[in-house]
Amino acid sequence: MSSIRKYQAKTITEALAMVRADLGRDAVIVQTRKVNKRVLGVWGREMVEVWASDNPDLEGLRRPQTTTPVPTTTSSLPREQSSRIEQLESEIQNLKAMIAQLARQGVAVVPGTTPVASTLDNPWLSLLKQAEVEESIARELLQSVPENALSENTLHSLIAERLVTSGPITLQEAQPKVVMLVGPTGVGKTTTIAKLAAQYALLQKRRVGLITIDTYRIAAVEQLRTYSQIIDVPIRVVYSSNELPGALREFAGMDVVFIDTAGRSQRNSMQIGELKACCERLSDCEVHLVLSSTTKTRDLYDIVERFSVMPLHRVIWTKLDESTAFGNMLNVAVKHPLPISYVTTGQRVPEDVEVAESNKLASLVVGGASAPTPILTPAA
Ligand SMILES: Nc1nc2c(ncn2[C@@H]2O[C@H](COP(=O)(O)OP(=O)(O)OP(=O)(O)O)[C@@H](O)[C@H]2O)c(=O)[nH]1
Ligand SMILES: [Mg+2]
Repeated sequence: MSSIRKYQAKTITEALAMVRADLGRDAVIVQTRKVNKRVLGVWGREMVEVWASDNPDLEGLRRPQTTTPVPTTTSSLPREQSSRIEQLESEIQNLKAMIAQLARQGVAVVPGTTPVASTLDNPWLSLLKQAEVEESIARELLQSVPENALSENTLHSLIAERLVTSGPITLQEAQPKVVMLVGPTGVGKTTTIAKLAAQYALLQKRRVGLITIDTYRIAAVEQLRTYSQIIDVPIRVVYSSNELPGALREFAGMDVVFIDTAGRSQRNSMQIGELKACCERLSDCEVHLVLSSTTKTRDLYDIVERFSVMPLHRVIWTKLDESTAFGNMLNVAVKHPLPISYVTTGQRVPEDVEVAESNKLASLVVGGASAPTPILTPAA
């Protein structure tokens, strides 16, 4: 059964709140008026009186000249309240727009925390972007950390966690460890094999064998043969994948055998298919994908994807000495998580190769960087 009730309050806002609390959100305002309430027989203060009902059919009874609907505008309110409500409405609109923008950028908004990536002109985000870390990866990285918890050390650790490393090639007792280097043209596969072969043969006194299946260019065979003579380790040249198991049998007494391959354009899937066929000839082979740190991120993604037709176990980053921004290493590590085994830092054989370390790599990415100066300094 419906009823019409009277509500009195000091302000229209309070009166409407009473209506809502009593009759619910669908209440119909039948009439509003200002009244002066007598207190102890004298004129008291001005009050707002609202007549309301829970029966929607009564809406037709409202007298236009006196009836106030549940306010969607603030025109009937005292000027001070109107402007305050308008201000609040505008703030709510701004917040809604900001949340929508963050949602579009894939930032989760969790009540009670301020993900650092949500801050416009965020200095940490700028730092990562300067290092050529992709924006989506930078945001994802920063999102896990509340803004006030972020320091240079935290950022460094977050990056180091993503730059997973494998340590050096581990040798095995019973049979030679077989390591194949694959990758695009000119990234430093042959030079890196020479460096590693020299380190294992000369410094660690291990028995090292070299195989090259890069027989497309005479110069390529000669390049590795020259290194094999300098380091004084045996070399076999293999002209087809069928010959590979035989060459390995000859090296059965070695501790480690490095296989050099011809640089393959990632755009040439036939060449990569040939390489895959070689891999399939070997039962147990650790494949290291060699990437140059001077290559841009989009091309690196393409390279890793195309080479992924064969099993890839490690990544070697070359030419660190020639690069000025290292965000691309982080980008690849996030998109294609493969442990990093070595980095190379110059042309000298055998010096310019190092076992990769997550912390050192992280320092390169945000490296030498001191804590960023906030672009927006908080007002004093
Ligand atoms: N600056 C610098 N140059 C390097 C590095 N590693 C290799 N290089 C140079 O890069 C050039 C190509 O090296 P290679 O070892 O022949 O490259 P590759 O991948 O075997 O090339 P292809 O067999 O033709 O595919 C040579 O001039 C190397 O000296 C490095 O870490 N830093
Ligand atoms: Mg080569």
